[in-house]
Amino acid sequence: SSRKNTQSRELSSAFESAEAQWRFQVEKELAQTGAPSSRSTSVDGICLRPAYGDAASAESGQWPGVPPYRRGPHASMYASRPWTIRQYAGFGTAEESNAFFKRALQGGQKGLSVAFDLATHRGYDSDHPRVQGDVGMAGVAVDVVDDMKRLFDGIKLDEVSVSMTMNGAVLPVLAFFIVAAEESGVARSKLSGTVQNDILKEFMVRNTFIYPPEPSLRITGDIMAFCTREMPKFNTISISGYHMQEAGADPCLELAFTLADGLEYIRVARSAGLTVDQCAPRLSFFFGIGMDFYVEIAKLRAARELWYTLLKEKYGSEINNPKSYVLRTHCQTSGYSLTEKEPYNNAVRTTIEAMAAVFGGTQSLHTNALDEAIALPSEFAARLARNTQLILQEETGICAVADPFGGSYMMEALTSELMLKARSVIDQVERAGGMAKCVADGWPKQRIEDAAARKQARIDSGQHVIVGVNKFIAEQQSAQSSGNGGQGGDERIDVRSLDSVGIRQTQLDQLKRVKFSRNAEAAQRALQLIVQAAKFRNGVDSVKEGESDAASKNLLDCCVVAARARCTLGEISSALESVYGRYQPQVSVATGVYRDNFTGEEPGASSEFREAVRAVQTFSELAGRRPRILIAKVGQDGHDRGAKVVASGFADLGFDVDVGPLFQTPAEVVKMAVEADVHVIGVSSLAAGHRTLVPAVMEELERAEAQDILVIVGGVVPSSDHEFLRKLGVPLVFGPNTRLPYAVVELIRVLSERLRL
Ligand code: SCD
Repeated sequence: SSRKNTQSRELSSAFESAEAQWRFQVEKELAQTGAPSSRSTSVDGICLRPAYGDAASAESGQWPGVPPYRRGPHASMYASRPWTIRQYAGFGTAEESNAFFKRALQGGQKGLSVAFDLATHRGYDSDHPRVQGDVGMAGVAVDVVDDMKRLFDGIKLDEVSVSMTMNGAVLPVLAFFIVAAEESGVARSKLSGTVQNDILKEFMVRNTFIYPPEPSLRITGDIMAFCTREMPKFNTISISGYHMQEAGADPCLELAFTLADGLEYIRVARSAGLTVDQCAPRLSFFFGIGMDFYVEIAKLRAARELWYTLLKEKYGSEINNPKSYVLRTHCQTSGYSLTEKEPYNNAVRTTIEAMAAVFGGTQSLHTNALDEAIALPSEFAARLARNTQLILQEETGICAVADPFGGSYMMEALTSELMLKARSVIDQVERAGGMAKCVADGWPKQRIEDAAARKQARIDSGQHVIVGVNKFIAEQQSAQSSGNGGQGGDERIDVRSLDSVGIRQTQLDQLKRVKFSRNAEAAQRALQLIVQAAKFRNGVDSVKEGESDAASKNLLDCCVVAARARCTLGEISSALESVYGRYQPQVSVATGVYRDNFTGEEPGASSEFREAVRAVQTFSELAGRRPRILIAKVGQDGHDRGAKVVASGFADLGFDVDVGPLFQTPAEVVKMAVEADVHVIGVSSLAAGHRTLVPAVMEELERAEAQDILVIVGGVVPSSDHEFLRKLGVPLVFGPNTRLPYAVVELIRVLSERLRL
C-alpha cells in the first residue's frame, strides 16, 4: 500500500504544475534505466533534452508521462528505453520458425511476435481435411505443446517478451505456451509478453473466430482473470484497431471502434471478477499506421488522451493506480498500403509509416517487409524491415526527444479534432449498449466495409494517388498491362516459397507419435474436464458450484492440464466446440458505394469505368443474361476485404455477384457455383494457399463435369506462380491494387472468347 500511496502522490496535486510532475518522472525513469539526461547532436554544443514543453502554461497535456498522457505514456519515452522492435513472424514448422527467431534476435530484434498458421487459428490440427492448403503457410503450425517447445527452444522466455497473435484458439495456444515454458524451467509468473485475445474485432473484420460471440467473450474474461492471477508481467489482451484499418476503416473509425472495444473488455474483465485497477494496467492496444502521416501521429496522441478521459469519466472513482489510465500500444505499418508493382517503393512507404508510429509514441513496432504484397517475407526483406527500425533508433537521434510534434499548432489541433470525432462514434456505440451488442447488430462491420468500397473507388478513379499504381506507372509495366497488379513489377524480387506438402507431413507424423506415446486415459480425462467446465460456464449444465471439479475452474486452468497431458489443439478446440458450437458468419455485400464514389475527374479513369459498364452490357445482350460470378474464399483464410470490395465493385459495374461463405472447401465452392449457374469462380487467396487450393477447385470442377465454369484468382500470388496457375487453366490472376474496371474488361474479354460471343 505504500507503493500505491507513492503512485497516488505522483498523480495528485502535490505537484504545483504538470512540469514539476514531469520532471519528477523523468528523473525516476532516467535513474531506472541509466540513460543520460541529454544527448548531444551532430552540432557542437547543441544537446537534446528528453522533452520540450511550455513551462509557463498551466494547461494540462503539456508534458509526456503526465495525465492526460497525450504526449506519451512515459516522461522520458525513448530517451530512457526505445520502443521494442517486434517483428511478427512465423512459417512452416516450429524448427524453421525457431531458427528465424534466433536470427532476428541476433540481428537486433528485441521482442518476439508469433504468427500462427490459419489451421491453428481456427482450432484445427494439421491433419484435419479442412486445412489441407493452410498448414504452415501464413504462420507456424502448432498442434501440441511439443511444437511450442521447439518454437522457443534455446530462447530465454524469462528475458525475451513474446507476443502471440491468437484469438480463436487462444485457450490451447496460451496453455501450450505456459506448459512449454514450465517444462523448460521458466515459471509462468516470469513470462512477459502479450496475447492478442481480442475476439470482438474478429467478428468485425479478421474472421479467425471459432465459437459464437458470447462464449468467446467468456473465454476472453477467463484469460484475463487467469493472467492477472498467475502472470503479472503478461499483457492479457491486445485490443486491435490494426485489422480494422486493414479492412478499410479510416484512422478515426479505427480509433473509435478500438477504444470502444477497450471499454467493452473492461466490462468483460469486471464480470470475470476483476477490478479496473487489476485489469486496466495490463490492457494493451494495437494500431495500424498508414500513409496519412500527420493523422496517424495525431491518432496515437488522441488515443492516449481519449482513453484517459473515458476511464476517468466512467471509473475514476474506483481507480487508485495511475497505470490504469495509461494506454500503451503496439503498431504495425500498413499492409494495405503496400503495392505489388514496383515493390521497392514499399520500403519507402514503410519507413514513413514507421516514423509516424514513433512520433506518435508507440511502445512496440512491426515494420512490414517490402514483399508482403507478393508473398511471405523473404529473409532479405525481413532483414531490411528490421533494419529500418534499427536505423531510426541508432542513427537519427529521434529517440532523444519525447513527442517532438508536441506544441505544433497543426498537431495539437489535429489531435483534438480526432478526439472529438472519435468520441462521438464511441458515444454512439456506448448509447447503443456497447461494442459487443453493436458487433452483434453488424453496423460497425458495415461501416468499415462501406469505407473500403469508397476507398477502392477513390483509388480506381485516381482521386487517391498511389505512385506506380494509378499515377507515374513505370513505362515497361504500363506497356505490358495497364491495370493488372498481377502482371509484372515483381520480377526482381526473390520470394520465399514453402513446401506445403512436406510441412504438413512433418506435422502429421508428429501428431501420430504424440497420440501413440501419451497416457490416453489422462488425455481423455483432461478433455472431459474442459467439456464440463465449458458447460458450467455456459450455464447449460446443472452442475452447481462445489459439486464438481469443473464448476469452479477457469477454462485456461483446464487447458493447461490438457496441454500437459499432450491433448492436441484440435482436441481441445473440439471439446469446447461440442459445448459452444462453431460460429457461422453471415455474408453481406455493400452495393452502390463503389459506383457513388467513382466521381474522379481523371478522364482516363471515368472512360475506363464507362468501358467496363459497356462491356458488361454487350456481354449481357449477347449471352442473354448478365455475367455471373461467385467470389469464393477457400480454406481457412479469413482476409475478406479484397473479396468484399471486388464483390461490391463488380456488382456496381453490372455483374450478378454471389459471395460464398468464408472457410469453404473446394468441393463446397464448386457445388455452390454449379447451383448458382455462374460463369466464373473468382478465388480470393491472401494466405499462400493458392498452390494447393486452386488445383483442388479444378479437380472438383472436373468431377462435377462443370469445366465450362471459368476460374480466375485474385490476391497475393507471386508472379512465379502465375505460370503454374495458367497451366491449370486459370487465364487471369489479379494482384493487389488491380483497378476493378480493368479487371472487369479483361474478364469479359476472356469470357466472351470462351463462349464465342
Ligand atoms: C518503457 N518502460 C520504461 C520506459 N519505457 N520504463 C522507464 N522509462 C521509460 N521511458 C518499461 C515499461 O514500463 C515496461 O515495464 C518495460 O519497459 C517494457 O516496455 P513496454 O512499453 O511495455 O514494451 P513491451 O514489453 O514491448 O510491450 C509493448 C506492449 C505489448 C505493451 C504494446 O502489449 C506488446 O508488445 N504488444 C505487441 C503486440 C504484437 O506484437 N502484436 C502483433 C500483431 P513494465 O512491464 O514493468 O511496466 C500482429 C498481427 O495481428 C498481424 C496481422 C494479422 O495477422 O492479422
